[in-house]
Amino acid sequence: MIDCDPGIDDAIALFLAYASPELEVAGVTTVAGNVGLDQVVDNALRLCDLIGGPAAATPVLRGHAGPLARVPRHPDEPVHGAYGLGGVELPAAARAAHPGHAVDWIAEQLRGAGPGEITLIATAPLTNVAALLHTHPDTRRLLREIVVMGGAAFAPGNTTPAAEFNFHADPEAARYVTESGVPLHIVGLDVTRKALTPLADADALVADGAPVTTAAGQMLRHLIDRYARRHQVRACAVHDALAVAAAVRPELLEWTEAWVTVECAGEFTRGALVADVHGRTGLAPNARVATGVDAEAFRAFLMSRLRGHYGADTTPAP
Ligand SMILES: [Ca+2]
Repeated sequence: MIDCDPGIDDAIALFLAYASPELEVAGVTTVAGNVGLDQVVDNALRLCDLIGGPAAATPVLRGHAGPLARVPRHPDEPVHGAYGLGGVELPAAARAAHPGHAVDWIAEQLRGAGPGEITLIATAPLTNVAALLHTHPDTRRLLREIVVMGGAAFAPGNTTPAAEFNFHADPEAARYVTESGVPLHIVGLDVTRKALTPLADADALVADGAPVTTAAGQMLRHLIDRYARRHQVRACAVHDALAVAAAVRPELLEWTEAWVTVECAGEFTRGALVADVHGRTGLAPNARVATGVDAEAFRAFLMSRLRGHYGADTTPAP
């Protein structure tokens, strides 16, 4: 199950998930984040249509339109372009969102599947996930694990000096999820900023010329253009795709067990991920935090999956 807010790196994450035979995507649920809820729902539907095959039939559901305990805050200058996909225009969606609320639907799916069958990959503010664990507490023992893209335990934030975007957007939800007791893998800026996709890869995807590779390459070019202005490097982090890779190939990353929580009250540190790696609190670890990544292996993995599954040179699977 993928809970997302597409978003360019969410788009790449969806492309990677559907290109990974290890995963069977049961549903795509949406939450406001990179852009507002109506837009992320529309983007998710368009992306699933573009991917085609099983993606075009995957239920896409509407979730929460903003954090439950704070006023929503949307970025002043959208990182992902006005509509969230870097100016890449995809054909209008052929269907509407699946009826019902994402949170209730995830709970139903978890109950139907049974304990340990479903992994939740969360690549957006954690509003839906916290609501799920709060309103349907039985789902805590049903989830196999939650892989979260979010936080910056030891690296600087990208929304404030201390906080990463998803955790900053809904710190209470992030804290609730970290302290829920569900097995947690956290993929934050500590690793996503070390696993950059260079312009050459974006160009190679565009040059491939197939519909998904072209869209992926164009979206990545948009992100790289922005990243270059701030970080002086012709490459970009593809945060959410690394979270999907972590679910498929956890050995691409180094993991540190720690008790973690999220700062909700700090004047300058709201939304900061706090990781007790030296056991100062005496509390038992509740998460595995990614602290290292084989950047070259991730880059090769992402490119081979995208080109192998969607590229012009491959014969589509029957
Ligand atoms: Ca996202």
